[in-house]
Amino acid sequence: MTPNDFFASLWDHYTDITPQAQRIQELFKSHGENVLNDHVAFRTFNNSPISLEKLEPQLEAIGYKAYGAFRFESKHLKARCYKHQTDADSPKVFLSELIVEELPANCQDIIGKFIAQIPADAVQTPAIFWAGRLWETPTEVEYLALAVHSEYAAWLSTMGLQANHFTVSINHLKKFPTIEKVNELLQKEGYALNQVGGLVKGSPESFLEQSSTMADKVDYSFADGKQKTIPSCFYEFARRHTMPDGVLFDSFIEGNADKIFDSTSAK
Ligand code: OOG
Ligand code: NI
Repeated sequence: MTPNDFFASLWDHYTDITPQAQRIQELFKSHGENVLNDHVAFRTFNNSPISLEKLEPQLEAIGYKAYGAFRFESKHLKARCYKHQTDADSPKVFLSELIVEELPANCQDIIGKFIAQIPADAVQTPAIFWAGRLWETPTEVEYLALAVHSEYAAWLSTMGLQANHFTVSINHLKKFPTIEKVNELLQKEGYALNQVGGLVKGSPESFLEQSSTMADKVDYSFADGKQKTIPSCFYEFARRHTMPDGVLFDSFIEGNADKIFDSTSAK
């Protein structure tokens, strides 16, 4: 599979449950913009057949290599970022996993039941990255119990493995060259943006500025028959800056990422 085919399939699955991303991309195109992706992100459970360690070879199979590692203590997450080894324009990948053993026993039990349903050999091809949920639909009781300790766990239990966001590269926009201009356009069009810690995460001094929409909402039928509107996926916007050595910053920042995770918060 070529990276182009990979991201095309990923985008199709993502926009199915994130129609705002398609609409926002079309909005930029209507202003004459060519929309390039800075990165995409995935979430998963550690110590499982779809752990970060098990998924990594599928990114390597399409030419990607890890170049950074991150830890989010209070969210019980770790993450790695990946870039294509030869094609600098190919989107970067941010892959995080929940450290399940850091959650309370009741959450570990719920997640343990999901993980037990994933086939040991689930990871065979890069298509695993849009496989979605590999376990039975959770009950609303389980969903709410997870959300008390980890919004990430609650989200992952309903959505499974898929791109949880694509990210527009502001560096490649002509009419909206700053993050403020992008945010202004989105707010004028009525999109709800993630306000955690302010609209803009990061600064030119830290070489990365990011903002994101709040996730789209989908009607979801839980296993216990409960119907609820829950967050699906969101769209992000990133502007990268040149470092004093003249190189464009191409990694991620824990302090920014910590707030971007909240874009799928149900609250
Ligand atoms: C990933 C959040 C981090 C970034 O660009 O720093 C991130 C997630 O929500 O799963 O995307
Ligand atoms: Ni991101």
